[in-house]
Amino acid sequence: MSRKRPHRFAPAVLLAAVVLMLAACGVEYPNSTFNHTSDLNTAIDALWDRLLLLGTIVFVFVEVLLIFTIYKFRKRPGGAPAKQIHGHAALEITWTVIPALILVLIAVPTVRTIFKTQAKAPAGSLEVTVIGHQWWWEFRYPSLGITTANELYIPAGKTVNFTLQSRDVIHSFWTPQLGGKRDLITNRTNYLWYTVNADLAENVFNGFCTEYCGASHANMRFRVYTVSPDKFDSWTKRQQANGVMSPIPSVAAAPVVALASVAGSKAKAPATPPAPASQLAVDGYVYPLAQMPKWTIPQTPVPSEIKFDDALLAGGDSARGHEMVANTKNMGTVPCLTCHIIRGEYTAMGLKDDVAAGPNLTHIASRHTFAAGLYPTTPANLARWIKNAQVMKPGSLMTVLGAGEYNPMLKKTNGSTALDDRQIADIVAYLMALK
Ligand code: HEC
Ligand SMILES: [Cu+2]
Repeated sequence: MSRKRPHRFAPAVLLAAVVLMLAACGVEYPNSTFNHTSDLNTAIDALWDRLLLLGTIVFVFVEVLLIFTIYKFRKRPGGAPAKQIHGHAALEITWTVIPALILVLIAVPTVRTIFKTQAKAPAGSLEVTVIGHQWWWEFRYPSLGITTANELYIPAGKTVNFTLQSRDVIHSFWTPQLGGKRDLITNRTNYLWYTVNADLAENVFNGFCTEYCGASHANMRFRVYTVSPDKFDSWTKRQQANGVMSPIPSVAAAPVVALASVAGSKAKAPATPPAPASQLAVDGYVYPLAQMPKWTIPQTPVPSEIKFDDALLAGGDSARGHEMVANTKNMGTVPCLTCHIIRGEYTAMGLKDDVAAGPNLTHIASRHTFAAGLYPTTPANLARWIKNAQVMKPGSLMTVLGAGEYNPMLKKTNGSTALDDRQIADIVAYLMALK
């Protein structure tokens, strides 16, 4: 092999490198941390720019000096040996003072930014409690009485104070575009606050868990919708309402039902089926699905191991699904309401947010993604999720509910009393009505 070979390829390699670099321009960076979208990331980026500038000056200065010295004092044939110097007070003071000054120039803005971003949130901020679970996110708005999961709405232009907690192991809350990241720690509460620029209303951003937390850590994502304060209020109203499929049986009929059951009468009480979802007005803002940028729509391939006849979904009956979920006796398997809260269910098991094992489903259909940003909320995906959540999300703490499905945690296959596909289709119709 010729020793010249590498040289022949050098131009080609250089060209390839340049082409690669150019190819990187014009690509969208939906998760870049360099955007000025909030006061927090603007402050941090200003600091970064300053440090980069100072670092560049130091680098250029040192390199020029170095190259100059190497060249000027290079060994020449027949040249005199280099002069040996021991101790040079002026020089030593100079090279101590200059770096000390540089460190001051770095330290002052750094410490100032730390104090600014670690200070207590300004009074009047919107409080949001973020609770990390293996492997999903709970979002509570204590002042608004809302508990939701995996999709966070915040008003642009208003300061939001996140109280960060964990139910199990350490997680980390990060929305690269908006600022963060900060850990959620089991036995300690952390805080993070920022104000998203007012002109960023009607945007959606990707969020991630960035602290390894177990099997589905990489599947622990979320979405942040930054909306105008008006739209936020409207969204709030919707979320505060009870689940739409849970109308407390109509006012006139209710006493009859109550009496019938008090008397222990076997006589059939006048049935008051819940009104179909279409008859109930659902008010309040939801970020329009059509407006979601493509990088916020989950691309997770749906596991083909789960067989489900999607044709059944068209015939799903939300009232039947409702009966099954609400009246836990109707389900031949672990009832949904042992782990989930659906606010307004008249047979809700009195679960409190603090002990619910799974996400609050009161308005599940108003969320465009589920399972912590893993899948778009579609009937087909929900059906497979209910049938076998473990295959849909490795390690998931939701139990396997489909008949004949294998449960890797219990190491056994579900019997025939578990949910069949038609029952799942009914439950999906009900969930899709929980707007
Ligand atoms: C043993 C407790 C348990 C039972 C029973 C259970 N779930 Fe779950 N469910 C969970 C957990 C935990 C999660 C979160 C899983 C994750 O994202 O990693 C979850 C997630 C979900 C989600 C996704 C929610 C979101 O916003 O991401 C839906 C929908 C859901 N469950 C529906 C149901 C239905 C319907 C039933 C009953 C047929 C049911 N679950 C029964 C524990 C349970
Ligand atoms: Cu994690």
